[in-house]
Amino acid sequence: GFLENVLEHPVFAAGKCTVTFIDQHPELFHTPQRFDRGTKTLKFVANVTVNGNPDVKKPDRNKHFRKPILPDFPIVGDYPKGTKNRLTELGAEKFCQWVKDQPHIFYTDTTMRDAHQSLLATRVRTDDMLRVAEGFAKNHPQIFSLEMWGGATFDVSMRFLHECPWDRLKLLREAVPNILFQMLFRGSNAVGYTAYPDNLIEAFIEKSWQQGIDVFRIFDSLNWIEGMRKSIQVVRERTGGIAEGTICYTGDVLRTDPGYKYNLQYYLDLAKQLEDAGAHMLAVKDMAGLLKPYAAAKLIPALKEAVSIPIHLHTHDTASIQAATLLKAIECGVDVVDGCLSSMSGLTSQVNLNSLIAAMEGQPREQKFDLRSLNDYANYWEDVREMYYPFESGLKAGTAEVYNHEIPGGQYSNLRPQAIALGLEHKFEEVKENYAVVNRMFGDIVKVTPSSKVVGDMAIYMTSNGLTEQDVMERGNTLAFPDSVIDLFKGGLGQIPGGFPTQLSDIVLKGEKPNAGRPNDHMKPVDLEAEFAAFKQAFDVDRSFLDFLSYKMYPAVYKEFYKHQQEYGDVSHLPTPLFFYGLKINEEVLVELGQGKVLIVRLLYRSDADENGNCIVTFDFNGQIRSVTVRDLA
Ligand code: 3PY
Ligand code: ZN
Repeated sequence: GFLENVLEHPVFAAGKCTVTFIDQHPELFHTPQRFDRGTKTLKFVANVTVNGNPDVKKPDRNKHFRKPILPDFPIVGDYPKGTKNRLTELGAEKFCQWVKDQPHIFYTDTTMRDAHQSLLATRVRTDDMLRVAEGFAKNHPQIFSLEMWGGATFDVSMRFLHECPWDRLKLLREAVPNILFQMLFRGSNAVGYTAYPDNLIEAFIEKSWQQGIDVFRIFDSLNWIEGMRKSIQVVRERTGGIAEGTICYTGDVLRTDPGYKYNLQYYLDLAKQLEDAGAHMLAVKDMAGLLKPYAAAKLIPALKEAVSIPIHLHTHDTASIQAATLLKAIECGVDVVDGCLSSMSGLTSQVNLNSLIAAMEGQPREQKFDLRSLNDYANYWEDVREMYYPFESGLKAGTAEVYNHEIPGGQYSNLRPQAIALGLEHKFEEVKENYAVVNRMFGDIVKVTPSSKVVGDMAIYMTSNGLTEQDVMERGNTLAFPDSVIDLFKGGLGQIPGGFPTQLSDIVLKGEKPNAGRPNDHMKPVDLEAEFAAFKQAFDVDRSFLDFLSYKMYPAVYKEFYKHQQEYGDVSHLPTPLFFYGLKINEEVLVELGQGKVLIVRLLYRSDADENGNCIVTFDFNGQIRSVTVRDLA
């Protein structure tokens, strides 16, 4: 099609595209036929109805969904003042001092990011968030922040939900003007899996702030300060937001055996480095849920001693004991803890916020909430969650095994489906065991996106090829390792203190020398102006700089997303059951297209496929009969 023609044109592909490109190559730009939004939407609905949503592998045709109940809130009237107002008033530094001065504990709600990333493969759609955003902001303005962006949400929203991540941010911001918005940022890797040029990181952070992000939780997947320094600086210098420097917690700080890497001093040193690098706040990000209650009692007071910035604790409830960890941390003076609404909590997700808040009632560090209302929101999400049933991981209970394999929450819930997809279902135990083996082989590294993906890739590689550690060490020269493993040893994700184990490094790199320093240092800056102009020419002139940033983060994903948009319009407004499961005969739905435009769609009839495999789907569309021809792919 037209887009391939442009993108694969040698001039464009070489990045040598200038403003005269269109004039010189008119053949590439004959405008595709334009349909109105309603027609595109109908086409999407017809397609899902006939062929299903390709993201849903085995739909349950008999499934019925309850209609989620929206909790009451005052529709007219101002928003109560919240943390966002206070940040605007005080600026980042004074705001952080204010946080420290409050005797009560603060809570971050991760329902709209990490909770669904960990439980539902990041599939929760903007529409379901928007329905409750204003009400939540008005009913619960004392929340410290809502984590609602970053991590995997950027990729997944385009790839599987066909939504613009920037639109999610903008729309939620409009609905929630009073509470801090928080994102997870992978330092050198931004919201992706590999390093990006520094000036792209800079532009991304600046735009994220302008579009509504306040708290940037910046981590490095190897806990390497150099992977975070630049992003912290950019947040400080180019935004009015909060740079939250992050320690990824791994191992067990209670261990005291000599020579053990992840001891208390390790964490204190990193905390001081982050404070010196300019972090406004310090996050302890326990992505796998390894921070045991008594470990928190050791770590948190020591960190409070070591640094003077507020401390924000994040954990995953994989071992199902992390409420105790948060209580210990609260007793020990931690400033902010992460949790999420009860129906989206537990297992590989965060701790149950509703229950934690209830447990704190009457205690010295209580922060008061309207718990009844908070439970109403949990009930809303319980009904919404049901609509995402194909993406549930199937995990039934917490596990103490996590202390052995150390797999992060978000990855753990994904690993079984991944193993199944590779025909390794019966070898899942081995995959987990190999994950621990690979970690040791790599020198006991921090495992969090993207380093966790590398360890997972290697564990799956060894499992599917029946390789032991000894096999790898002895026959490694004859093995073709996964690309991500080679990249890690080449320094693609940065460095670890003391370097990677040299013997394995030699085997993986087959004699090639690894790069020193930051991977970003080896990258040419992006010529933002020229490339943005070329991007607009290739796609269309209405594309924004934000679209361009999406494209730079995920070129192939963006291209597919763009094509989907051209064909089906903006599908983010479709109700979730419609988006995933289409319509049943005589089922009627209301679709808001935005700007007050509402469609009422009812499925009347669906013909059998003709000899060419096409079938005709007939709708009542705002009172008119409309038919759409769809190829039946079955
Ligand atoms: C991410 O980077 O997406 C994470 O959630 C890491 O924990
Ligand atoms: Zn997390």
